[in-house]
Amino acid sequence: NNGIQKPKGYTVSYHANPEMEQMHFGQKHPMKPWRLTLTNKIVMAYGMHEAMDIYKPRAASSQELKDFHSVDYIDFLQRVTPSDNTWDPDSQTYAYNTGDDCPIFDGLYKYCSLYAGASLDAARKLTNHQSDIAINWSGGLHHAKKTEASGFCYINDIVLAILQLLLHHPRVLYIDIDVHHGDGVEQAFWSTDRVMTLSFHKYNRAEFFPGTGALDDTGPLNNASPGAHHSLNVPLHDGIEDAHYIKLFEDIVRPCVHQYKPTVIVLQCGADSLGGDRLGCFNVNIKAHGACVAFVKKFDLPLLVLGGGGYTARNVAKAWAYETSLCIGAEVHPNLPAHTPFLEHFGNEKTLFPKLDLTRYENKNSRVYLESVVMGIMEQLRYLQG
Ligand code: V1S
Ligand code: CA
Ligand code: ZN
Repeated sequence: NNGIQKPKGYTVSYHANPEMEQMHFGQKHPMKPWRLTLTNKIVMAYGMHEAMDIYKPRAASSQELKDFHSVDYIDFLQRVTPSDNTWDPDSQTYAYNTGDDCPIFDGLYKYCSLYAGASLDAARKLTNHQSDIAINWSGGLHHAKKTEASGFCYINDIVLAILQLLLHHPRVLYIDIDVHHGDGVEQAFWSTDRVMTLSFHKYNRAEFFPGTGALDDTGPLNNASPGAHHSLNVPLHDGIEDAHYIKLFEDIVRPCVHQYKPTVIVLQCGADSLGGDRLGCFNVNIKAHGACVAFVKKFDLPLLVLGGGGYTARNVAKAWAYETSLCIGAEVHPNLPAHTPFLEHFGNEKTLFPKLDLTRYENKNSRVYLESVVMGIMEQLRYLQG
């Protein structure tokens, strides 16, 4: 098994259902569920499955999906077929925001209920103390709203998982390193102090999806609302690089944990924040992305690790496989094992840490700007002391 051993003193569970990986959003669509196959193949090739409890999750029931989503929206998802894709502005397809970003494809409902079921199973492993870290790379679909699809997300598995955690935990910290703002999760828990949401993202209101997540969007403006100051946003410009990203992440996450005192953490690891991503615009390498996971793990709290975006599949798979190794605390050889399936897919870069294309975006985040962002977050945290 390549010498990979079970972690000492804690348990990691890995939730993956191969049925999802065959799904297709359409030829031109950037979301490729196949990246999950590639991830799982690398994880297995290293023998990491020997160090974790592996589960093939069930599909969530429609009742479970309705714990967050509206009954009519779930009924719609259950019923629609690709022939309902239409340009008719009066149609339900329009009402529920399906279309180019969120197409109706064959097996859509199955796909949604599988990734949601995986996140629910993972959350339940944490609450019944069977796992200390639970991983679902197929989840992390942070844009879905109560009554509509958005940004490649149909069901918000993160909200469902957090609702599950809240049955047993007083405070949940949600951290989101996808290059996009975690708007759906923020909105769902906007007015409660039992969930703190913290998203790092590229922010440009007019030009970058979804256009929300400014530094001063911190919860309801009415200080009497429990949710005030419990939504935190770290808006960034193009091209942020490793050292700055890691320092920013640590300088913000550390005080969040110390002030808010969560009893469980949910970490969305969207890999579109990597350099060279088809949709992203940061210059973060795989080691630096992983450093965020390693940092969060060090708090030694129950941890739910989720996927999210990530559109250059070969890099997504390497990042998530590497982050799996960090979760189990295993040192893995940087070269992909020679027997890794689809090895040819990685071209000349048969290493976990390829040279990413960092030439497309110049770093527009000055040191002064980043310092001002940290100050802005600290200002919000001061309100928590009561
Ligand atoms: N950026 C971007 C982008 N690209 C696409 C797209 C491209 C080709 C297709 F065939 C279909 C869609 N859509 C977008 C964004 C949505 C990004 C979602 C990120 C999701 C996540 O990583 O955070 C989590 C999984 N949509 C838009 O920018 C909206 C439009 C404004 C432009 C694109 N058209 C297709 C719809 C309207
Ligand atoms: Ca984010
Ligand atoms: Zn994203």
